[in-house]
Amino acid sequence: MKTVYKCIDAHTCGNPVRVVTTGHPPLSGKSIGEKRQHFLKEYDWIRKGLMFEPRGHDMMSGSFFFEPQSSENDFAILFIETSGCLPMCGHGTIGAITIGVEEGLINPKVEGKVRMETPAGLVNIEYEKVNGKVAWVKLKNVASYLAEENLSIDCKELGELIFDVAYGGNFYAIVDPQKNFSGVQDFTASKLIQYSQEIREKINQNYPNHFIHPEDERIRDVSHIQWTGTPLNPNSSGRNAVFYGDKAIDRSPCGTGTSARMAQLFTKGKLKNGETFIHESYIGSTFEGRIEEETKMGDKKAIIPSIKGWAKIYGYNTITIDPEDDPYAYGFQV
Ligand code: PYC
Repeated sequence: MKTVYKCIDAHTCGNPVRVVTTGHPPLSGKSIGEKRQHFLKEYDWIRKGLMFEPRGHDMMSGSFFFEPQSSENDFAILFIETSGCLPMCGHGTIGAITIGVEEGLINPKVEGKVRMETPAGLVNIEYEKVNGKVAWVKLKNVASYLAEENLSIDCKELGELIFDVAYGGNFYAIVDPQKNFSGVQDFTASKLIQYSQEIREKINQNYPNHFIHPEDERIRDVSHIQWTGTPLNPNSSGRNAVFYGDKAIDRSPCGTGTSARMAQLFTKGKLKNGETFIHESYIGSTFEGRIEEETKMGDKKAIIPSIKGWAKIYGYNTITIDPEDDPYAYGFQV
């Protein structure tokens, strides 16, 4: 059967965001976390159709908006990405809020503030609207923490790599410059993708059941690899290249990745509560990160980070998925 999805396309600091405004599947479950489980079980074909080629591409990332579970909140979001349904997505949030506010899809109870339910928890957001456009969005992310440090993995071409694992809404293996890795500035995106594919698989094989969120065991395993290095602009605090999905390097500095990075630096005494962290992406676009609060996650030190960035709407799209007519209705990956 043919299904039809109206979409609004934007990018957050260079990385794509597609908000799907019609064609919501009838998901059961009270919380957006429960709805996500139902979506993954029965409706994952919608994600594949809208995110994979030929309707999407390796970096494509999107979301559906749902009614919130609590009437105190403004809406609930289901992230759909090439990699699955992420519990939380920072660049996706900045894009979704920009689209939602500019297009009247979100009508916040308090102007300039949004309470958004995500599978990873409640996210509080602020934004500023200037002449009908959202100038910036700042999200207070979920509690972020350094899960483990000084782990080791072998990469065929580079040799031994030492890495930390931190959580910022997803689990990140963070590879800092070291003997066998001089920093992102010295590597092409395709080389970083090749290394990431190899080490992500090995990390999850070699460290089974290591990375499980203490409050939600459905959130587990390293899904993203964050390579760091020297910023293009000397005034920036750092630069990263975040690998996600099967072949994507985030064009934005990655919201959950920046949160994980700040948690790692905080726990290692390299970033203080209240300090600002200007994070550059692989293409040089920036997010402004800040440690808003200190907290705990299980027995570990944690932070509540904020991430500020911008997004631009560029397209209005009506997409069909028709398996009776199109052999690639559900997309493909090469
Ligand atoms: O901004 O959190 C993020 C993100 C995750 C994957 C791609 N971007």
